[in-house]
Amino acid sequence: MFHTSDAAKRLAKLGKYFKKSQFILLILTLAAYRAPAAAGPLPPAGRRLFPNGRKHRSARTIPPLRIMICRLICVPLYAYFFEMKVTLSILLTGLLAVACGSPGAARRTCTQPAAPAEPVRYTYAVQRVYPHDPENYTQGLQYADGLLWEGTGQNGASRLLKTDLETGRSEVVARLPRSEFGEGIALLGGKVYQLTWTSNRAHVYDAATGRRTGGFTYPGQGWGLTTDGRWLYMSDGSDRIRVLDPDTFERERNIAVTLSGEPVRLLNELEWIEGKIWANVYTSDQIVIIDPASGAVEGIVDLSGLLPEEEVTPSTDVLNGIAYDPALKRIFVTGKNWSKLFHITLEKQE
Ligand SMILES: [Ca+2]
Repeated sequence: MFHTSDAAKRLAKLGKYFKKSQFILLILTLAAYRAPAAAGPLPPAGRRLFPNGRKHRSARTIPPLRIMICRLICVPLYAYFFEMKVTLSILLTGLLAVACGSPGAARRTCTQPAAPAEPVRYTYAVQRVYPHDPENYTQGLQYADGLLWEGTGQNGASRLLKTDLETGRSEVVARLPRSEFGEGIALLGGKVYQLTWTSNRAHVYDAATGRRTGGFTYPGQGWGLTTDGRWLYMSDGSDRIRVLDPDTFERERNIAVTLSGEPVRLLNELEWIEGKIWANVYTSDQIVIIDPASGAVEGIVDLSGLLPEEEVTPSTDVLNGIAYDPALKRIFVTGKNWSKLFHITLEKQE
């Protein structure tokens, strides 16, 4: 047993033996041993995988087993030190502490994938309703200067149209060959790009004259198309959005779209809205809002019940078609063979 009075005597006796270097070693060893209790701030959190921080790795600390082992060995060594052989005990304990590492320093961070951020969920409010030709199997939709450009599908009925939003007057700009099934459209640089579903072919028109001025071929299917004013963004039914050079249709990169870490497939009609990509998810009433940098879905817009029951007919198909008026910040949505087009605003779901 180690009593206080004995300790005082031994400490006084120890003073005779201590040299300066031994004393420093003892202090350092004690500091190392005591470090966990005064470890101070933990190391910074782990690196962020994505610059926008939507998905990142977080850090957590794990006390290593060796700290416990070090303690178990150090305790008897200190006891031994107070009884006899001061120098040897100090040296052994010091070496052990160094070999084990300072428990404070040995607290290591270990990164593991954090749960991806949950998307914000939205419902909607209808601001205004416009007529929409129920003959239009809507595959592409874009607003520009009071006109709503629309690409339609179905073999033999695939067209490029422009409609005056206020008057509802439509004009057929181009018709696709019967062999082709029209898909997404995008207006960029005075041109209109129109995809086809399985023909591996995109048409390019002069937006002013409506004349076809060229085209491109591409691998795989064509679904949705939009633009940020520089690049084209193309969906193909998968969870990938291709970023394309509008001059060559060369792929710059892919955006892998994920929701809570899982791929989101069947991405359909697209719209670039305020730096995000909005995408219809085929066969659903939902639109996902995608961060183009990370591909993470940041928001989900549930448009269930948008088309009133009395407007639903046997030919009414799925929700598809998003257009944006950046000047007035108006969002327009419709569906395939829907009789209405809606100007909506978002309402955050509680
Ligand atoms: Ca669109």
